[in-house]
Amino acid sequence: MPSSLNQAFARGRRNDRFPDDFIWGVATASYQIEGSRRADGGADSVWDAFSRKPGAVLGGMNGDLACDSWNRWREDIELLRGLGVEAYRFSLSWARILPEGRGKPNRAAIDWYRRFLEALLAAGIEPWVTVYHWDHPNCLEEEGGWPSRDMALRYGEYASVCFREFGDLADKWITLNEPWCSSLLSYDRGFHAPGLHDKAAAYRAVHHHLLGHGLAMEAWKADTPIGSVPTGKAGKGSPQIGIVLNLGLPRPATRREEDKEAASRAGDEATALFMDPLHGRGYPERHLAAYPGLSMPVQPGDMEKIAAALDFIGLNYYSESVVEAVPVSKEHPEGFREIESFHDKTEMGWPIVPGGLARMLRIVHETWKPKALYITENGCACPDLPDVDGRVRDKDRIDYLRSHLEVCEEAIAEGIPLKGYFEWSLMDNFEWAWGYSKRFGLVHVDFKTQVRRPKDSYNWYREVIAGHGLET
Ligand code: GCO
Repeated sequence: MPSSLNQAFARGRRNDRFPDDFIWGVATASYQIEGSRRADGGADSVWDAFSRKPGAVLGGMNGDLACDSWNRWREDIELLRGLGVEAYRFSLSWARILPEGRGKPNRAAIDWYRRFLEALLAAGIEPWVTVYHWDHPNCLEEEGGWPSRDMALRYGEYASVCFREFGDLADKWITLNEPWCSSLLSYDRGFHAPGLHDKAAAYRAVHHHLLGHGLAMEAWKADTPIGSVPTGKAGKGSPQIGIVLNLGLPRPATRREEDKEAASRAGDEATALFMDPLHGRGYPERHLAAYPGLSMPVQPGDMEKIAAALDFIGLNYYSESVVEAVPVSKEHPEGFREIESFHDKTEMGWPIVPGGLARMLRIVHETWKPKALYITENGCACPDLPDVDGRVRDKDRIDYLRSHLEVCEEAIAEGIPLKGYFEWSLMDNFEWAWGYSKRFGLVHVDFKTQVRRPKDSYNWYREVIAGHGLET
């Protein structure tokens, strides 16, 4: 046998299009899986309060039980181990760790998370910890929430508590998850907690999220026990911190110049509004100018804090929208409107556009040049009904994931520093305002019995991970 063929056999079916240090993971978030909101001294979060508002969440559902992971975490770790992931992205619950929003940390919750982190490490799984995935203590919401500057300071303190309490067990950190959602979707569109419709408040919330992030970056530098965590492929014990964003970069409806221009403007709200200040470029004037009533409550020193150097940017990608140019009007102050896309859609009604991920990665790489990029969420909701034999044949999810991983391969080949991929989500869970009606998991959860059942996609993804990429 020629030696090249020998080598190919020796490597088995390992895909060499992903660099050796590429990380394979899966993601969840505290409110979506934990349940037992009040156990071990936990307090109401803004999502507990919001879920109780009539009409806020589909069918009046809430996160009281969710996947019961607060009790069933050992089973969850077994599922992660069975999947063979190298990393697990999950979030800490602010309302558990600081039930009063400030002051003395709650020992019982800290002990729980420490046990959990230790068990992950013992299973050889690297923890990627999201400090904030939207469940802040409701008492802080009652004091004004993110539109108030105090919230940024409280968040900075909370992040510092997390780094000090868990820094010896985790060295991959994410400050915020999708601040677009916890500002604009929450305080302007009213779709997420606390469900307000106040644009000015929402833009103050944007600034205070970013300021909170900047304060967390300062705390991180001060509080991290460097290099003390035993496992890890991402830099082998070298601490890293970043932020996770859901950028919105719509594509133009046609190749006409005005549509291209409109698409570029349409990208400002969920992209430049966050990426520009994080990279020291201030807030996008073009965007703010379209809303004369708005002002960002910037104080001296804020923008420098916000622009602290990041180790990576995490991108959550699900879909891509389409916009076309229209005359500026009260209804369309930025001169564009979204139009329907004719791609196949997932259960969420989101068009399936892997090419949008390629475009997003290129634009981010070329415009802001982050040191490293991770896909921190990617996945889809499918109907996922178990067959008579109890098996969930979720071929649509496998097709979705495959097409997006192909894009990742291409991006790496183009020289984009994409370093890892976290599928969303390990298991079906509480999908925010959609309650339990949308299933994103690799594992099916029967919410009546809490029986967890790996779907076909779980077995497929396990093979992808074992082969370090798609079959070649
Ligand atoms: C988000 C969150 C996740 C969601 C997922 C599917 O993007 O909204 O980060 O918590 O569950 O994205 O919608």
